[in-house]
Amino acid sequence: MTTLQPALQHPSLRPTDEWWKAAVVYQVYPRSFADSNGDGVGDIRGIINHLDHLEDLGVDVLWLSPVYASPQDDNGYDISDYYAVDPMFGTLHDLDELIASLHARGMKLVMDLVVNHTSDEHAWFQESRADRSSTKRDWYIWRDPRDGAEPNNWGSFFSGPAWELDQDSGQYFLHLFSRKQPDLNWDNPEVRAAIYQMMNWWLDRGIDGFRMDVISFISKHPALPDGLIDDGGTWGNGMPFYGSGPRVHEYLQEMHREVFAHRDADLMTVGEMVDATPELARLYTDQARQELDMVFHFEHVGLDHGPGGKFTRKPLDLVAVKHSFARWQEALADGGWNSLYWNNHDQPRAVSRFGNDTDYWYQSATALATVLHLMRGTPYIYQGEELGMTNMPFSSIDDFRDLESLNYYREAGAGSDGSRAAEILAGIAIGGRDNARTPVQWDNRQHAGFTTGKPWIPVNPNHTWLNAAAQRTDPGSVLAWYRRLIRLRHEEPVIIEGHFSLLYPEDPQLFAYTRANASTSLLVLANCSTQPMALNLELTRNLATDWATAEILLHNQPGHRWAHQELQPWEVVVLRRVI
Ligand code: TEU
Repeated sequence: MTTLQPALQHPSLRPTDEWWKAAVVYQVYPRSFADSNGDGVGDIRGIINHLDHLEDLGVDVLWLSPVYASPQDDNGYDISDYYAVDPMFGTLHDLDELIASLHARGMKLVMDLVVNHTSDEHAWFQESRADRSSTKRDWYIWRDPRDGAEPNNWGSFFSGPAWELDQDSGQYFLHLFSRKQPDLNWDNPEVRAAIYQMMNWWLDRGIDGFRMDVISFISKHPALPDGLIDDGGTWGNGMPFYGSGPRVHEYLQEMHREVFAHRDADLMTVGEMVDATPELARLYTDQARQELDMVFHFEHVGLDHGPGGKFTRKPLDLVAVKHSFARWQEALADGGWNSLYWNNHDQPRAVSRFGNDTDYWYQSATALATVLHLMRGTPYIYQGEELGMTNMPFSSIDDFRDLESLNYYREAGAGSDGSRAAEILAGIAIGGRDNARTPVQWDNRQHAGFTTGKPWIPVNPNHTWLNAAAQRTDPGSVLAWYRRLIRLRHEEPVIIEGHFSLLYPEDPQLFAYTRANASTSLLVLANCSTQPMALNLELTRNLATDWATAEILLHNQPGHRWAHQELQPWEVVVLRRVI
């Protein structure tokens, strides 16, 4: 039984409570974090070299995106050997050193677990594909053609059909993602046993948990029925038949028994679930059911998708965002637990997407961080978010690396006569995942101090002023604000356990809520717009009475006096009152 770290020995938590409820997680996308050997790609030693940054920030857990052996078709989410570190990132020895260094600093390591699919270069798939009678044939999802074509109409997340024909055997295999990411057949007990064995191997090595990639997709409806085709679309949506499919809870409970149940409670699991609803999340994260600790849902990051999906955008509807958060807060208030995020390696940068990265860059980065971090749940920070890193000003298709964007560009017809090329380029420039994948901006040197070589993806030109070195000692920086938010979570029990109430849900500018426990109340007020706003009469009156003697915990416009009557663009103020 490892001991709890000081930051996690939280006064508000009963001894039986889970440590991760008081924790803040920091995600590292290794190829873009820090390069130690000049090959232009980030690596594990680069992370070890920057642990001071994480310790200084105050985060409790590092979630590491995949570093396993991989052909890198999807930047490591296509794994060819679960037991090996890709030489591009270093060695197993480096990883052991990372685990030890994190533990020595009181931090934990959560690894990515990508087991809905493997790489097509994994030995399991090679054997499965070798011939129809292979003992591993049934480890993947093979089907005969239907009328000489794909076995059903499902589309892949990365454009085109979700099926690939294997010429030699005449059968198709299923791949919800790239054709180099064949889906495993979880209905085969040997597959599940092999995965649990691998998970146990990693936990025995000292890691502290898993972030489980698309884990709600592992149980497919056995009949694999056709999905509905959107207007103008080619491929059907199979999600109703693989999202939280028939046996998913059974499999997660089995995983819990085989991997987690006999270990101490210091582990943490979070499942990525594109299809999650609050009702499903409650099932997945109810501790009594022994499945997962938390899930990542996608509701709030889908609200600005236009009619054509993620590469078409509509403006932020703050009311819809607030309703979504409030629903999740309420649904998991007395069972289950939320994870809180704006950013990860798949999402455009929040300050550019939901905030304003020109006139109100600092204000909106800090306001967005605040409204998120002070809700109930475990906050996740994606590398560079703590610096207010922005989207990349992409201008050419040559600057993109992500297969999702490149496939879409090709499939959406940009190539045929070129007439829609500019429109499609604009779509992927705003919605593409590469926005999150440009290198972390450490300083103002060439390549932002990320590498001494040629970076695998261009560095954002704003690193000349937007970088960690410039912010480290500046108390008015985005970095300092994140540091404060994290410390607050560790110090204020009400942030962990307090009841959440959304105020003025229909207000299109104001994001306001309270958190309250038996002794303390917090009031969070944020103007999520570029227009100044007058506070309504009721709120002004409350501020002058109930909150008159409240302490100002945070305020992102130190130049302005907090006036109780109006909020400047993207102004956020947090008040604390002891009852
Ligand atoms: O992502 C799952 C997923 O469905 C989306 O978030 C995905 O990024 C896509 O953009 C949807 O349009 C997970 C990983 O986070 C992602 O990086 C991987 O590419 C994907 O699974 C496959 O492993």
